[in-house]
Order: sequence, then C-alpha cells, then structure tokens
Amino acid sequence: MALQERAIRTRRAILEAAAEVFDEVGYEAATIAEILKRSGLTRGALYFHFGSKEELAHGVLAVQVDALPPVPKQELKLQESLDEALLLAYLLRRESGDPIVRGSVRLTIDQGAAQGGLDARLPMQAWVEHTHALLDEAKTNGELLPHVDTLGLAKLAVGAFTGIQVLSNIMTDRQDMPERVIDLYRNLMAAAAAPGVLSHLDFGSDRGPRVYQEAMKLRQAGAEPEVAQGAMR
Ligand code: XVR
Repeated sequence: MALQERAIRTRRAILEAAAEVFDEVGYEAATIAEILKRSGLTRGALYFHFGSKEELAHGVLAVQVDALPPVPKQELKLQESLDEALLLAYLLRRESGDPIVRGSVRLTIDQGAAQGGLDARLPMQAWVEHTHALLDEAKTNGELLPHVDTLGLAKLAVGAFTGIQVLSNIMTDRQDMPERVIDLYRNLMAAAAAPGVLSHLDFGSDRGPRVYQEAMKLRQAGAEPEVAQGAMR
C-alpha cells in the first residue's frame, strides 16, 4: 500500500472513532484517550494527524456533507433531492446509521450558534450550497415555479430538515425520520414545484428503504453515481 493511501486510511479510521465518541457522549465529555482506544491506533499516529480534540471535531465537521453517499441519478432533480434527504434520514438512525454522519450532526446541533466553541457553520454552509446547486438544476429544467428563489428554498430545506431531525430524535429516537422527511418534501414541493411535476414525484413509504439499499450497494462497489443511471426509477 502506498504511503499516502495508508495515511488517508489512518486519518479516516481516526475520524470514524472520534465521530463515534462524539455521537455517544458529545463534544465536552469526549476524550482523546477514548478515541484512541476505539481507533486501535497509537498515540503518535493520532497526534500526527490531529493535534487536539478541537482539531478532531473540526475534522469530523468538515467531512459531514461528503459522508452522504451519492443517490442514483434521476430525471427529476427534485426527486434526487428528496432521495438525498431520505438517505440522510437512514444514515442518522441507530441501526442503519453511519458513524461520521451521526457524530458530525450531533456536533453541529450541540453548537447551536455561530459564535463560541466549535465552528459549525462549515457543514451548514456546505449543505446549503449543495442543496442550492441541486435546486438550481431543477429550476433550469423547469421543475420549479418561475418565482421560486432557489437559495431561499435551499436554506428553508436545510433549516427544516434540521428541525424535523431534532423533533424526531426527541420524540422517537429518529424512528419516524423517513416519514417526517416525506411530509416535509410533500409540503415544500406543493408550494414550489411546477404544475405537472408534483404527480411525478415518488413520496411512497417504500422509497426510503430502496434508496438506502441502492446507495449502500453503490458505495460498496465504489462506483460513480452515473453508473446507477436507470438502475432505480
Ligand atoms: O441539505 C440537506 C438535504 O439537501 C435535504 C434538505 C440536509 C441538511 C442536513 C443538515 C444537518 C445538520 C443538522 O442535519 C442536521 O440535523 C439533503
């Protein structure tokens, strides 16, 4: 294995161990000793990559959006956006969850403000940009009503997703998260989608599990999203 590849894997293993600990106990209670134990690496290896707990936390925050694997491409970009939100819902749940996603989102939510402590603006800004780009594509394709401000809608979607995530976490340990996401998108899309598009969106309750399985298969195969074209409708 090339030296660089090994360094990338080590870094990844440290971030996963750190994310797990942040998810379980939060930033304040997390210790480097526990993260070290989880990672199974040496102290030297960890400190070579991250100099402090704060650096570890910022490392976990920085990879949040990239931790969402690609969903199969769809003709309707609005469907792709819904599919991403559903996939994220599954990656936040305990059984089907991804440690980086869960740990990183806990760090983001626990901050709650732009100032003080960790800087959680980085992942939130990245989500807004990612969602904005997808909605812009949808608008270019005529999927959205002409008056729709895509940046405003992107901020609304990210803010609302965060809100229902907190609600679902408190009420059901995120068990009802897929339902909450479908509810959110039904209502957002009823206000923003162009006539005729709404009826072509799949809001079915079996959509989430299918997207999740498909995305996990793609991730295992290490495939690019394009390969999935036509694999899922
Ligand atoms: O941007 C997002 C999607 O486009 C759906 C709207 C999700 C934003 C997730 C934000 C993250 C931070 C806290 O989730 C939290 O609960 C995929």
